[in-house]
Parts: sequence; structure tokens; C-alpha cells
Amino acid sequence: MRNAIFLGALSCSLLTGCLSGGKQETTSDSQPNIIFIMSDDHAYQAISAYGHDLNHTPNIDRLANEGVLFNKGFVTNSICAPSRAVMLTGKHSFVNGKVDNMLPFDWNQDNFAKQLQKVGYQTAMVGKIHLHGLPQGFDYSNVLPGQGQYYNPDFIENGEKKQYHGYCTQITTDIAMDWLDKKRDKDKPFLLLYHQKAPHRTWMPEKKYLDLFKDKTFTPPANFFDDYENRPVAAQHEMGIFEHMDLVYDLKMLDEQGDIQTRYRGAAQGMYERMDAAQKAAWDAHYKPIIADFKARGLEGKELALWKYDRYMKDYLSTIQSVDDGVGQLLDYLDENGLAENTIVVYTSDQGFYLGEHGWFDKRFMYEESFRTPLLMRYPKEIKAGTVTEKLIQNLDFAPTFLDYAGASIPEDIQGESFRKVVSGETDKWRDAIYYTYYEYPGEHNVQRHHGVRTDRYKLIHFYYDSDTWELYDLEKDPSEMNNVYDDPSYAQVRKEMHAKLVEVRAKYGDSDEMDQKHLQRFLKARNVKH
Ligand code: SGN
Ligand code: CA
Repeated sequence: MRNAIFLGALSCSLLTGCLSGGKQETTSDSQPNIIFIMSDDHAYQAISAYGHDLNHTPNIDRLANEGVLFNKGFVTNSICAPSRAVMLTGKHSFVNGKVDNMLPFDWNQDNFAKQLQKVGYQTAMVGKIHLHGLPQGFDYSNVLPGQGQYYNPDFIENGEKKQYHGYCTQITTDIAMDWLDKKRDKDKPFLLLYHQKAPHRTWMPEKKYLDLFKDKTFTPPANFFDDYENRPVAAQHEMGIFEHMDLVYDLKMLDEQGDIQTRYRGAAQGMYERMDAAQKAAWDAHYKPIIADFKARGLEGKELALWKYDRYMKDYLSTIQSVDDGVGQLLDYLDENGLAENTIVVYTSDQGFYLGEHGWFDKRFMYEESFRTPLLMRYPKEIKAGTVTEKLIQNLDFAPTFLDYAGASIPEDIQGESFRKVVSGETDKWRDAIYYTYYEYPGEHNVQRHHGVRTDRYKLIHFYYDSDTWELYDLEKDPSEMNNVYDDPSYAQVRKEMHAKLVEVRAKYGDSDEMDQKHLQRFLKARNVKH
């Protein structure tokens, strides 16, 4: 256990970012603090450290500049609640049972926060968790019910529901800061899960950022007008920016006359009505001229698709700016309190997201943009500033990695592996393939059940249930996954090897057709559907 030490002026000058007059906690003890930041649906394409030019995220970028950037961070199941269950348990969805957003999560099973409590940590979870029931393993929890609301959201504090006034991202940061500064016991190491709802659909920006991208027009990715040739399952999607993104519900074209058609007027009106008069005034001042302009232009076809993409980007990226501000506030707190050296800070998302690639928004597919997730981490004691890794890391690895850093033993049944020695540079040895599963079908956005394996260069995907479709990609030659080479004779050998890899990873993690059937039956029973 740590003892809080108030360092004097001499030691203070040796600490990074130490501000005069700031209270200093010790940075020398063995158990590091852990701040695990997760946002929701944050595409790596929308973090400037990843080298894209969409937006500027200076605070999130700091973690990579002062620590490590993971170029190959992935999830095991690209959807919210399952991803969070994997993160907590260190076990694949088919093992922890939370295979989709609907089936229940069993909080009674082990998780890494429970293990950290056993070795003296104080634990807190703040923000979005999307797993029903009182979080177990946390001394303090203050979480959003379900998806949460952007404006004037409800939170559940240690099981008790209350409404806050303001913008969700800022409120989540305030709650996290309040716990760090006033609620925790400063004699103990801490684990803080600080989880933002943003930038989840319906991408409602904070008042101060409504005009952030006013003068910019976004150009979509090269495969925005994808025709899905050779990919029949992708063609069945219901996540097209042009075809499925709603003008009113998603893009805020809630006109008073009701001329703009929508199936979701009630839901859109409901989100608007949550705002108070001042919030509505700022909202209207921003969106009313856009609505008027949109109506006057009468856009159709390709022009309409490009207009929707641009509006989507403006809203989506604006919500990320507030997330980045929150990261800045937390990093400042660590600096001002002498905690930067001995605190591991991780930034990730529950999965990636499509920003117009293949014409899409949303996630779920094993294609790169949603299979991958942003991952950046700072721990000055062990990780050299400016490190970049290409190792195939998954959200499965967080639990064992944190336990490793904390000096706790890693339970045998955890399936992930600690990447501590990989990021410190102590070893180069790592896995050569990762496994993926997706189950939420039939369901929203119409993405078939599938599983697959990815190596450094290739990806094999099997869509099953309503379909029996195989896809193979050469990611070196075709990083955008436009060319399914499964039936290309020149890839016969690769195809054979990738099939063998799939068998290997399924056996390694204990997955099988019987397991798929078991979870399918749970799914059908819960929805009262026959198949
Ligand atoms: C909601 C969204 C979907 C989204 C799921 C899952 N629809 O249902 O677009 O795919 O969440 O997202 S909405 O109309 O409610 O916005 S997840 O990140 O929680 O898994
Ligand atoms: Ca999500």
C-alpha cells in the first residue's frame, strides 16, 4: 500500500509538470495508479496522433507522444456492451456470456477490478458502462443508464438514480475529477474507469463546439461509393450514410413545419426537449439556418450523400472535442498533483467506427475500421515517450496487463495476455493471430453473424446463420478491403493457411460450432424467435 507523501520544493522541481503550491503525492511506490479512459464509437481516424487530418486532439495525442501508440489495437467483438464485458473479464464473449447488447451480463463473475481490490486498490467507475446491474468490483460507481443522454443526463450513483444539469461529457469529467480529488482515499493506489458516452450516435455537440467545423467541408474516403462487389453480406448492410442515416434523428434537421421526412420525429423531439431554454437557444441558433439552407437546396442523389457525410462529420467530430478536453483536464490534475509518473493512463474506445468508409456509419463488421480501436497509453516509468507498436493487441489483454502492473496474480482462466513487456521493450515475443466474433443478428444495421482470424497481413472471415460466405483479404495490397480474394486461385495457399489459423485460434480460446449454437439459442429464446 502506498503512503501519501507531501514532497518539498526540491523534489517538486524534479517532477514533471509540478505546479507551485500543488499538493504532491508520492510517485515512487510499486503499485501504479490506473486511469482507463474509454469513449464510445471513437474511430482511430478521428485522433490526430493516428495521422489523419480530420480533427485535432492534442490531449489524447499527448498519451502517444509521452507514451505508446498502438497501430494494431483491436476488439474481439465490435459492439458496445460485449466489448466492455471483454475488457472487464479478459475473456471472449462466448466465455463471459455477454455476446450482444441485449443478453444479460453476469456481474457475479470475476473481473480485474475485483482482483485489484484484493491487492489494495481503490476502484471507481464513472460514465458509460452499458451493462445492467450494480457494477461489482467498484468502491464507487456513477454510471449512465444504458446509452445515456447528451444533455441533462441521468446518472446512477452507487445504485441511486439522479439527473444532472449540463452536457454529459463535461459532467462525466467533473464526476471523475471529484472522485480523484475529494472522494478517494489518497493512501491507496487507485483504478479509475472514466468512460465517455461520446461520440456515440446521435452525435450531439456541446454548446461551445457547435460552430467548430463551420468553415470546413469534409471529403469522404475513396470507397464512400462502394458497390460491394464480391461481398454480398456487406451489400445487405443497413448502416449507409446515404440510405439509412436519418436527416432528422441523426442530422438534427428537426424543422418546425415537419416537411423533412423521418420515421423518428418523436425520438428527435425527445432529445431536443431534454434541453433547457438556454441550451435550446444555442442549438437553434446553430441548426435553424442549416435547416433553412438544406430545405432551400433540395439536394438529391450523390449531392445529398455528400451533404449528409459532411454534416455527420461536423457533429461527430465536435463531440470528440469535448472528450479531448476531458482528457486534458485529467492529465493536468495528474501533473498538478505529482501523479503523472506513477499513473498508467490508457485511452481507447469500445470499438472503432466507420467515418464514410464503404459508405457507412456504425461498426459490427470485422473489417478494419470497426475491428480496430484507438489505443494509446502513457506510463513514464516503463514506457519510452514516442513508442509505436505494430503488435496485434486486443481488448482481451487489458485485464491481465493491469493485473501484471499491479503485481497481482493473473487468474488462470483469463484468456488475454499482458502486453507490459512488449510496450516496455523487454520482449518482442507476441501472438501472430487474433480471433473475432460477432453475434447480434438479426438486429439493428443488419450485420450477419460472423467470426474470423487476422494475422499481420491477412484476414479470413466466415459469415454464417442466414449465410455461408467466406471472405479473404490481403491487407498489404488491399487495406480498404474492397477485393475479396477467397476464390482467387493465386491465394489458394494463403486461404489454406488462414483456414488452419482459424481452427487454431478457435481451439485456443475454446470456441466451436456448438458454442455458436448455444449462444444462438439463448439469443432466439430471449427474443422469442424461431429459426
Ligand atoms: C443504438 C444505435 C445503433 C447502434 C447501437 C449499438 N441506434 O441502438 O446505431 O449500433 O446503439 O451501439 S440509436 O438509434 O439508439 O442511436 S453501441 O455502441 O451501444 O453498441
Ligand atoms: Ca460503442
